[in-house]
Amino acid sequence: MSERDAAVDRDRTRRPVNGRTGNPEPEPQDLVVVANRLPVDLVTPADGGPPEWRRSPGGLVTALEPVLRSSGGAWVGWPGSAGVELEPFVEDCLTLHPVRLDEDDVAEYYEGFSNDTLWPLYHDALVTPTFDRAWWRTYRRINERFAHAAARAAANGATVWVHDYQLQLVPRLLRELRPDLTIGFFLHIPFPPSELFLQLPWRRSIVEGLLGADLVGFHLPDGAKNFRQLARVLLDLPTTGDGRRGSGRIDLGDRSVRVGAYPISIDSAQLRDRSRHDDTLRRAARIRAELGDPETILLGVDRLDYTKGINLRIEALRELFADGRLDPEKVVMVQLATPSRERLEAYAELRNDVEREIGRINGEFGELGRPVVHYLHRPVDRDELVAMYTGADVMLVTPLRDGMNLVAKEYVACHGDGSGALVLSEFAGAAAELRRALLVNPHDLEDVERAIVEAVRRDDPSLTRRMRSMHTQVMTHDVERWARSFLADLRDAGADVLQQEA
Ligand code: GDG
Repeated sequence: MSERDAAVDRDRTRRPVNGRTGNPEPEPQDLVVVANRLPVDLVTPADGGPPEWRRSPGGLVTALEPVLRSSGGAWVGWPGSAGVELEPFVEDCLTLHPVRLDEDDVAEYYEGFSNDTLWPLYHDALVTPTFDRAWWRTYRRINERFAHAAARAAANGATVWVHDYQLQLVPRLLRELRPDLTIGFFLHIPFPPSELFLQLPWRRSIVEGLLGADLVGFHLPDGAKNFRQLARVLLDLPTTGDGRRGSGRIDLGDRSVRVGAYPISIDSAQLRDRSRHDDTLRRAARIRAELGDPETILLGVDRLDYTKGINLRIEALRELFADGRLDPEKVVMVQLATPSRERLEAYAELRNDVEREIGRINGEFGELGRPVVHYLHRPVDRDELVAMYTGADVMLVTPLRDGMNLVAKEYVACHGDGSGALVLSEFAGAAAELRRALLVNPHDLEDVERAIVEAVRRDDPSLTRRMRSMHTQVMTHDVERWARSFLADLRDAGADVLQQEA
């Protein structure tokens, strides 16, 4: 989630730093979100002025802010700068509890264990995960720190919602500190099958950590099923469940843990409205003109991550140009790749590979002043992104593995008129809902090429109907519905416990 926040840098409104020290301790709250990052970042301006808070309106913040504000909410997370110690403070009705991370913590807990061990392991081991005992110890220590901050933020009997793979030990640690709380956990990335997960030397601790929650949520039924299976295999716990929807329970004897699938979404209405705005339409037309008025604009929008399958779509395009199935004079691609985890070797290598492939295709098929792939390696602001989505004829979303992929849903939200086409990997969680996209197996280059040709030629007259039906799905299943349904089930889970105790 932190990269997503980083990507929206320019959307942030600036506020002066407040509450640094000396303010009275804010009241504990009834609803507490715990995530690696706060919904604000502490930023020192380039001109050397005093540090400021900048809001980061990522999807999670947008989804949870209304709930947090109406029921009295707190957010526990890292403010994004290493070595900064800050007291909790109230900002715009939201209580913020900054968690301190030093440089070494960032290197070992975040870049190391989270992004070089868990991230690759949970994404099919596309890159070999590193198992490092020192990183694990730091991961545990930082999870303890987050658990203590959450315990401090939560009122008696409060609901605490913990997010993502960086914080999988927090549910159990927090339950030990505060048995009065109702604790939910949501994983934003895939949860792997046991054959993969069992490689992890600290597998028991992670599963036990998650089982500290009353409800553990995943994007897809498969994640929920994998988790229940692990509880059986690894801890010999009885489980019940409905295979199709993934929901079920794990029986711990004195209590049970609910498990379920909650596919995350976007602020669909806001995106649809922005896509229809005159400014957006004007900008979309200008972008097309700036690209040389091609017949077809293909678009890719990703964090520069090896899970996203950026190179394979460029390779597919190169082959299509090479064998004459697409005409480089008529088709142009824009690839937006926001910088991500650049200090990790796998990411530095990926950047080299992607940039080499883009150089190659442009070298072979571009003309002076007219590349076939336009590449930006920096975030663009939200309005520009919406204009790109709106103007693109074909969206290419080809991850080898992705928990959900919000980009696919964002594109669909911008095409309520049925225009455009979505080429979507079967291995993105979004494919479970967007069944009417041009679904592809990203490991099968010919399949990707077939779908791109179909999308460009618009041979299939049902493409408009398909886009409209996907649009309806995204409009009716937005991020607010996701948050509400998770929190409703979490409250039920908490009520179960109270009944058992009575
Ligand atoms: C993880 C999981 C899951 C990208 N470039 C710019 C920009 N973005 C925004 C997009 C979108 C977000 O970043 C990317 O979200 P994704 O879902 O595609 O991917 P991850 O970052 O890997 O997120 C993923 C997600 O968590 C939520 O649970 O779906 O599977 O991996 O919102 O619009 N935004 C702006 N400028 C950019 O240049 N403003």
